[in-house]
Amino acid sequence: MESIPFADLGLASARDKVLAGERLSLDEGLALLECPDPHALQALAWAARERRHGDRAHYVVNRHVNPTNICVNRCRFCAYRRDEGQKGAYVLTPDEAMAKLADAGPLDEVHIVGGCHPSLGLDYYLDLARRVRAAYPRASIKALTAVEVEHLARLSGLDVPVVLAALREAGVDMLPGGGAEIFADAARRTLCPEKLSGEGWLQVMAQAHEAGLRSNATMLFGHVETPRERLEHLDALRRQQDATGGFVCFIPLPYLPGNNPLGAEAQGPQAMDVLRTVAVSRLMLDNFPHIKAYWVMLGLKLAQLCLSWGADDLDGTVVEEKIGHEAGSESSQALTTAQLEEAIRASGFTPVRRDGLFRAAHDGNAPASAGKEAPHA
Ligand code: V47
Ligand code: SF4
Repeated sequence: MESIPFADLGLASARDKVLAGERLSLDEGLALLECPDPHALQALAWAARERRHGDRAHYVVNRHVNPTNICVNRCRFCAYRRDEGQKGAYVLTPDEAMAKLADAGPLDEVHIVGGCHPSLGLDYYLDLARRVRAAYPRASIKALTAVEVEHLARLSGLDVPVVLAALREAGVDMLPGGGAEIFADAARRTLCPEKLSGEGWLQVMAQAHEAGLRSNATMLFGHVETPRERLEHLDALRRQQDATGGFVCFIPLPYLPGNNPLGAEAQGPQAMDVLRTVAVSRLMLDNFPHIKAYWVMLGLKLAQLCLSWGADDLDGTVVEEKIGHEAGSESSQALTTAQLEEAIRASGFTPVRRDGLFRAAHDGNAPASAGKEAPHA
């Protein structure tokens, strides 16, 4: 740290604030994102990461279930969605959805996300959550983005808090962070004009936190947004977290340009831009416990590097992933526990297995049929 010329870079005050655990302003975050010396940024992100997590890096034994790819929205970056009746469109029956979890062994987390189907109602999702809860009493159920929750509320003629309470009652612990994209109205008009607004997304998350659910948050970057819009997104999340405190983890998602209407209008971020964005996320989101380097979208090697730029989590074993792979992700579909642990060790960190809420996890999270009961550590 001593060898880095923070004063010459105009970053002396940012350095002092980070080392004192004080909050950075939006402009300081922007200066760091664009800092000509990336070593300065990495050193600060490393300090902030180490203060919170030491040499620990997390992973989760999980499965994804994507109930349907039929969606009334038409986000231009999305390669996953289909119209009803279009080739490749599907809706999983509850049995098919449960079959995605068959033979999984102990699971720490079940991640359930899909499209905003024009008629698939709340009862389908409540039934699915109850079945997952019965089969995996100890797994965290992370289900339905804020966008899907608001869509289901409108579809069923219910208020959002009523839908959230029903999901919680059915066993859902938390909402995944998808649908946030980039909050800026102008970028959203280009990218996803039909989708819930940024303000609406934040409001549903506030209601989820008030209902006792936790949630993650994402930012899709490297498309049409400006650097300042990235910082505004982080600042809005930080203010929301100050108010309701329910966010667990932030996931910066690099835009993948394959097989979608936006396509080559945007290339996706360069590797260094990803590292800078992860570092600034760690530094700006001083009230977020965790920053995830999602290996599925990043590729494992870049995700490993992110652990030295502020991230403390790689996500999970996954097994079947559609959203990133349909958009051209070249990473594998699954990693084993041993591969995740090895990836973390090879990056210089100590692996820690966690559940969706980042509680310590272990093989006691067995399916109900295995008849084992062991509490979270
Ligand atoms: O909201 C869609 C993104 C998100 C593309 O909460 C794309 O733990 C890149 O949010 N290139 C859904 N990204 C996935 C998501 C998620 C994934 C894993 C863990 C968690 C969590 C959340 O995927 C969407 C959108 O931002 N996405 N298309 C694309 N072409
Ligand atoms: Fe639908 Fe989600 Fe794809 Fe947007 S990103 S079109 S809401 S499935």
